Amino acid sequence: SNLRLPTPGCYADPDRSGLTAENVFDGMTEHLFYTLGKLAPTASRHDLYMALSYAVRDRLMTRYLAGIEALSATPTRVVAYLSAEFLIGPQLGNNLLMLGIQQEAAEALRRFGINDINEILDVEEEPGLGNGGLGRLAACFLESLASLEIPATGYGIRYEFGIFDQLIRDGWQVEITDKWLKSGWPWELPHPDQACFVGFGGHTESYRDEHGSYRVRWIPAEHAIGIPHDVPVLGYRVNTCDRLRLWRADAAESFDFYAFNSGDYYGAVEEKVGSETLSKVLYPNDGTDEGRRLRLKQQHFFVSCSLQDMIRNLDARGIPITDFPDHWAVQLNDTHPAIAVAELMRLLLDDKHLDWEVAWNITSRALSYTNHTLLPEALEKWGLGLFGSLLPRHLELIYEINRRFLQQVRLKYPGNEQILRKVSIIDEEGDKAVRMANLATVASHHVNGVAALHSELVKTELFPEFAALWPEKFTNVTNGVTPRRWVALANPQLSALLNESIGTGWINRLDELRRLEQFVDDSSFLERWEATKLGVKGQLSRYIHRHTGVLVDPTSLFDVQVKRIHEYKRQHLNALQVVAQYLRIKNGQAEGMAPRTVIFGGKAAPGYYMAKLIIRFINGIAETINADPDMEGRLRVIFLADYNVKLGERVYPASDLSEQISTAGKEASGTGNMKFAMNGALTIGTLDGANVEIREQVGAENFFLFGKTAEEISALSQSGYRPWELIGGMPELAEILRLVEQGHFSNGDGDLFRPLLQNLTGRDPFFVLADFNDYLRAQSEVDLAWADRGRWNRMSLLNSARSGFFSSDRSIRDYAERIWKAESFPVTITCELD
Ligand code: HBZ
Repeated sequence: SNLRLPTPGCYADPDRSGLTAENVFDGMTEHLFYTLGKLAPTASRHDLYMALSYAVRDRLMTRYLAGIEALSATPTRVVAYLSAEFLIGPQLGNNLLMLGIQQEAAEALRRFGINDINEILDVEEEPGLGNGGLGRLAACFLESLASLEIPATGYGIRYEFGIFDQLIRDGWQVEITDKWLKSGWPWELPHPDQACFVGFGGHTESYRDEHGSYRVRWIPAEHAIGIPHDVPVLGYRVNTCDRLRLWRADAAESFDFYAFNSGDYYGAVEEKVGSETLSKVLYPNDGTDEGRRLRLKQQHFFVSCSLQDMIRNLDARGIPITDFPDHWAVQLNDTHPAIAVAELMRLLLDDKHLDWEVAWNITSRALSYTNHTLLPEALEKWGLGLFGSLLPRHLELIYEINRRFLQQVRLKYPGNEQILRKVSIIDEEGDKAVRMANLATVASHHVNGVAALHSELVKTELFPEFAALWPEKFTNVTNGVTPRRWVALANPQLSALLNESIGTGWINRLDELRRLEQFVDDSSFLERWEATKLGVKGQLSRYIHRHTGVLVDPTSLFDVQVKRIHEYKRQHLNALQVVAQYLRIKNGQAEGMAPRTVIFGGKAAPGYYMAKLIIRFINGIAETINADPDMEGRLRVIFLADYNVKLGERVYPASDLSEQISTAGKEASGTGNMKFAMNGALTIGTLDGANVEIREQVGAENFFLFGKTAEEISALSQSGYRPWELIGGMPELAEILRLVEQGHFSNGDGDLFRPLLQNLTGRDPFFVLADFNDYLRAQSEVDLAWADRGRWNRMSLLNSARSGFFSSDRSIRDYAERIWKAESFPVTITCELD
């Protein structure tokens, strides 16, 4: 489409591009003076960061506005990606890459006396609006949508405090509030004129409308206002700019502030304060569902605002509400936004006065749901008492949805009470509750898992009854990550080598990495490959030294596990392996072992005791090993504090070995595994999540496989797993456990890690002992491969070359074609300057 925009500075027009270094410099100068009130000679790094960000923001504004226009112009479906989390990472460097003005910005900064642009990029405080993989996936998906020129809006919450900052004190995790907004964040555009009202609590009433039809209205007891804050999401070197629309909760003053007049001033102010806490903080639990009232409020708040926003878009265009599913494809990122099922029904029935069948038809053609977990403790449930007191109308609607659904099931399985109990949206066992995954599944036209194995397990283990009812509903879309941020931006050294050897096409067609295979026997190319990696490892080594005081050898094997700390991810398995390495060196059995730097990073949920103890365990081991002269040049252990997107950008490019060692069947997909592979790390891993597909793609000979399969784990679990019985036959493990028990890694304190030891030798819920020996065996194969550097480099190159499948562009094409039926809508911008 051609969009004509009246604009004061059309930086998208090739003839007046405004994207030269001179022009960026001028923009910075103006912003320093007029926006920031600073004179260039006294400007701090942060001032320069802000000035450059504003100058860059100016240069994407034409695209942003064209994107808003496109939302009203597109004849095709717009994707609405609903997610409670968007872990978008730092914006400045990415936007420079997207616009193609990295060099120009570096030159502009030189004129301010800054010779290394990274000094300024490092200043940016990243918005930690997510816990981990799920939130980061949403960010990669938005970027790919924009790069593929598909119109889309990501809808979420503008948390004032994101995921906590992690400090390590005496080896323990300490949580600090994340004040990411404290110095100002230049990448958002608030639109208070597009605020939405959201109700909570109260009661419902029935009445007859003007046609005599029976209707219900909800009289909420309190309200909040959602103010949208838009973050522009540029596509890679295209005009498309999608948008991340984050809602901030504000007080609804109108009504209750009359209490001011009646004398209850404090009561009125209390409501105001209450509604502001709605978007105050992100819940830092990435696994267990805590069922907290404020969290349900957050979910309903952002979902209601988002659906109202979509309907308002149609109303403004004069599009009939019955066409909703032709204009919006609404994706539910896990069940966190699943209240959308009831809220859309409510808006259609109570506000638009549609009949049930019509409303249900619209709802179930508009929604689709992505499942990210099989862990029972992570499946969201809301007690009926809590749910009904907060969302009484929605509970009524859910009962009716459930009644109609169960009637359908009865017809198919007459007299089968057991199936009814399993699929019911209401959990009738124990404390009655709404099962959000069942609600989302009943209402969605597609339900997808996030890797082939996971999607299979969704069908066979999690929802077999639903899959029997609607086999066509269930599908797989394997996750992906954006190669722009995770290679082009994070690894400029590798990017330069790729651009020079295979051209730049890989950046938006990652399959072109295959062309690297022509160099697989080219020893001089492989040497450059190795040298590139070594250079990046040098940079990470300096970071490690600055932040931990530990000197690491960049030529050692960088063996890395970065992800949330969770028992199922088994950082403790890795830690035990490190102790095995330590003991072998101590016992003079170090022959053939690769000198290693073992790097861990990740946050534990603040209330997850065992995860926090695992962090303490890793730090205890690190302290002992790094202080032991026998380990010099052989083994180093590092725990990197405060792992986040920014740190990930340093770590993935500098890794040799990627640890993907979850208990088979537990990790839905993983996405870090893909970032490592793209950057040339080899994987040591189980047959879990997307590891299975990574191994298929890169070739079994280029992957270090170990451990029991999901099936074997499940069988072992069924037959009664007794880990304590294994220890007798595992002398090396027995020695390790004894050492830990004696306080060798805790300054003699034999109590410190006892709960962890008891966990492992008692229930061992994640089968650490069952996989331990095979893990050690695979690690020896790593050592063997490392010893032959030609072989290692070849394997590394092939991992990169064959990682094209894991681009989020591929995932998004898959969603767009099979689930959303959304198409690309390329935008040509013509500026009207006069
Ligand atoms: O989603 C992760 C999966 O564990 C991982 O395997 C997958 O690759 C990734 C993307 O599909 N899940 C999460 O990251 N989950 C959360 O962060 C989470 C956050 C809040 C919750 C529950 C889970 O209430």
